[in-house]
Amino acid sequence: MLIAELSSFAATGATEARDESIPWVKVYGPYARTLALSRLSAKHVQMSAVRNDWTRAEARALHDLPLTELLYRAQEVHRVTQPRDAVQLCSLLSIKTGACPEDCTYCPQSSKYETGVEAERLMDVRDVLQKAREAKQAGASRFCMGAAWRSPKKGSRQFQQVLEMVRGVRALGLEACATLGMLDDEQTQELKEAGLTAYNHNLDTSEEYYGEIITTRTYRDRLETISRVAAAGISVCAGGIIGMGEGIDDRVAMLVTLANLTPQPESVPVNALVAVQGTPLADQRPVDSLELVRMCATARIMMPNARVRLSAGRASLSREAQLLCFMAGANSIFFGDKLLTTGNPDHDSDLALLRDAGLSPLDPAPGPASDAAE
Ligand code: SAM
Ligand code: DTB
Ligand code: SF4
Repeated sequence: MLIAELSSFAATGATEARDESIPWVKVYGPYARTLALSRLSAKHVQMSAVRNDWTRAEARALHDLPLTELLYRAQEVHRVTQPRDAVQLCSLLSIKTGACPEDCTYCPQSSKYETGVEAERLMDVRDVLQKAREAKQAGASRFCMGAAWRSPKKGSRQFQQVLEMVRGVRALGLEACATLGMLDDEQTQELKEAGLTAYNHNLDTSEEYYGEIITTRTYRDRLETISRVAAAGISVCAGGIIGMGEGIDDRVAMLVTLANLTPQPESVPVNALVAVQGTPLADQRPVDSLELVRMCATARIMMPNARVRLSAGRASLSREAQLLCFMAGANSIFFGDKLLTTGNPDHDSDLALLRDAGLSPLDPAPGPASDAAE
């Protein structure tokens, strides 16, 4: 209560509080501003504290708050921990498309389903770097390369080419991210040495629901790759998908697993299922946009320092719904008219959205190669 009153007082910009009908003013009135600043910063410190002991009940209670209250709380955290009014722009490129041996039921690239996605070989390094240059030109600060692999083949020429891509992307002054499936220790180390900024490996859903979605690799496999990546000093990008028939408890359980990782992920993609014809999930009902807003807000509060990325599914969201997600704490998007195989809003419409909302692209994190920008 006192904190709320101090917040209102601090917002007036006055130094002294004079209304002595308010109990605390009698004692602290002359020092009100100093008190407000000291108490508020204590509160801010508390809000930005990273916790790795989230329970499902706590997270569910947060997730289910009245949306206005949830948004308010998420905003409070966001303002303390994240750069103001900035959105990270990440470009995505499928460097190896289709014919994946895994059976992820949401995925148009699985060889188990007839989705019309044509299998392609690994792209040439030069072509990938050209795409990275174009992404940078358009305003992206991170370039994320995806391969439809269960895992990179050990000692393969393809993996060496991916390392070259990572080095090339970093030399352009971009952050480099990759998502190549499961990694072993050696591959993780090589990616680190090539300068990889972040590795994307999603949990996708709760441990309980996971078996309904994928059978060809386990939840534990995923957690092991994530922990290898973190141990090698590469930032972890890990999140999931909503709209696959899971319950709210599954969504919340996934957020709890992510938040209780040590360290917490550096970025958290929140994907809404893109239901693709031919996949077993083709007929799923589209996700209500307010459910995405709740996920973004809950993720923001539970993982205060993470970039929360509003990911797949944006093509079906209104500008207003996207803005609500930004207000809820999302501060990263995939930027460019294609995700891996499906569509995404084009550069112009995203830049117009940011401009109309007074938001600006987030700069890349400083890194060893960022001076080498073209
Ligand atoms: N093959 C690698 C793997 O699965 O680890 C990397 C690429 S995979 C396409 C990366 C992530 O994209 C998946 O984990 C999933 O979360 C997301 N994804 C794939 N298809 C999707 C879809 N139809 N809708 C939403 N998200 C999707
Ligand atoms: C993530 O969480 N979402 C991106 C990225 N990581 C690799 C992929 C979305 C893919 C959507 C379906 C497609 O375009 O194939
Ligand atoms: Fe393969 Fe990744 Fe798609 Fe699963 S999500 S089928 S592992 S490309």
